[in-house]
Amino acid sequence: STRAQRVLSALDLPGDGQSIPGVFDGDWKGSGEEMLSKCPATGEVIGRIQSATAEETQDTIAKTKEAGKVLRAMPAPKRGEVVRQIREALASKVGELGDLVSLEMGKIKSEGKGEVQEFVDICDYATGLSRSMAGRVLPSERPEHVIYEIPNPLGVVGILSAFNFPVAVYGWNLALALATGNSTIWKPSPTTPLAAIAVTKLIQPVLERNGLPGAVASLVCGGVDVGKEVVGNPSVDLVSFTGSERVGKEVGKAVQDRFGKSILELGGNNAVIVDKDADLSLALQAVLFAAVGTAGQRCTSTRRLLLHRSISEQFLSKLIPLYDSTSTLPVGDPLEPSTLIGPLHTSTAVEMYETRLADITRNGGEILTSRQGRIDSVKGFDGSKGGNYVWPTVVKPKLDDPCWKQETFAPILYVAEFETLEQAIAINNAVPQGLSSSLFTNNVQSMGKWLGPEGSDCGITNINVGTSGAEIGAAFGGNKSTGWGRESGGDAWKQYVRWSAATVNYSNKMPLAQGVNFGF
Ligand code: UN1
Repeated sequence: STRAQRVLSALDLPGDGQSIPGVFDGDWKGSGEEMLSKCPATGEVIGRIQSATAEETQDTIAKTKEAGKVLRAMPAPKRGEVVRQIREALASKVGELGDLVSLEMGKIKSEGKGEVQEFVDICDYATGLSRSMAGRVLPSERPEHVIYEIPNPLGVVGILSAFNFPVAVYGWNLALALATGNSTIWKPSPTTPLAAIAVTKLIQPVLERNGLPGAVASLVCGGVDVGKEVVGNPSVDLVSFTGSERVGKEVGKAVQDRFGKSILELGGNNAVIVDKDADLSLALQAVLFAAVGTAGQRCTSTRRLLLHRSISEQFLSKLIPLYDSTSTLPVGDPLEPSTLIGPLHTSTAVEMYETRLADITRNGGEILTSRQGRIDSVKGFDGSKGGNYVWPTVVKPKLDDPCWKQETFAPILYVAEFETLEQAIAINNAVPQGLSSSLFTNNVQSMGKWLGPEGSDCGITNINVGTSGAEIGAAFGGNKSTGWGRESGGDAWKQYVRWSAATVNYSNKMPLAQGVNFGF
């Protein structure tokens, strides 16, 4: 369609059905199977991509490793300067890349742009980091000795990213990996190869300009087989994987099996607790964005809404009409600036949404919104008939329904009531996942409890802020079956280095630690 062509040509991608190489190791290639990129809003094929063969993947890993040696010899602030130039390249195309994310992933325009902005932001962070990634100097118990802890590059970081943040999650990993002196190999989601190719094409000239090999930021598009080649290869020192708990468990084991390092960012089952003393209007806006935004396809999306019994009815009487009104939540083409609800990413996701709702009602649960199910065609959007549109819904499942413990990647919000904050925290923590959580309260004691040892067991424990939409400043990630990994800001960079602990003796004696005597 001309709509797709416009977005693709703005990034110099062919919009005429021509095959696009999906492998970059300094040169563009790809002789594996052809992959199709489909637009979730229309169902049309928007790209044909030549994926990597197993051999090409192995070869790319070898080139990436060599490129890492060049990078690690470069002073960190110089690497930071390269990251700064990548930031500039991205910033000059925020709108164009954002639109490509909307076209290929399906999220709305401002969110597409928002995730490119996250990449820009983490580059700023990483540029600063390149001049501040401090090791430590520690006191030694021995005279004229000193202990250093030194961060050194690992080598190669493998980045396996998910469809829902096809640009930002790569950005978090790339920026930290480059600043800390590692080369990267990116295996994007098989359903968002165009975003990966477009980003790599923006990075390529920056590397060339700085005399760095292209394999410093290599790319292998492909499916499970390509992913397995990356995960299993001992040259890939750190594997950073974002995706489902099921696949993450396999990745974690495979990397452990060869004693590699991994960062896992897996499922979320995020709850918002609205306590009796909360500002309900704040909570309402936050819940709406976190539950409905991105059509419920963030790993940080709100899945569970826990309401204090005293405000439950009042809160739902405001929330449900928002779901039921097309004027507050316009459904449409994600590339249209007024749209707030775009499609789900795949038709399989629509089936999962439908199955989940059917199971909940079969188990005796109640659907609270007046609309639910698949949307066959979207008013005013030609071509939407092949799109994966569904109505966001609020449901009240039975308390023993298995849905409470599982992540369904769709805009279905589960509601339950509680009596005491302790009870709400217990419900929050009673799931396998531990990514994000939010408490709405104006009570300082509740805040203290929520943030302390008796509080939320998640990696993200917000107060009066929804579960999604984190800034890059803090480390991002979750506990328990979410995988314990941390990416982005905070101390996450410390996972992208090998730490060297060095005791240095500058005396002319050889004392042993712990007072051990060995005859000298
Ligand atoms: C994800 O869904 O995998 O906090 C990442 C957020 C975004 C990142 C989500 N900054 O919602």
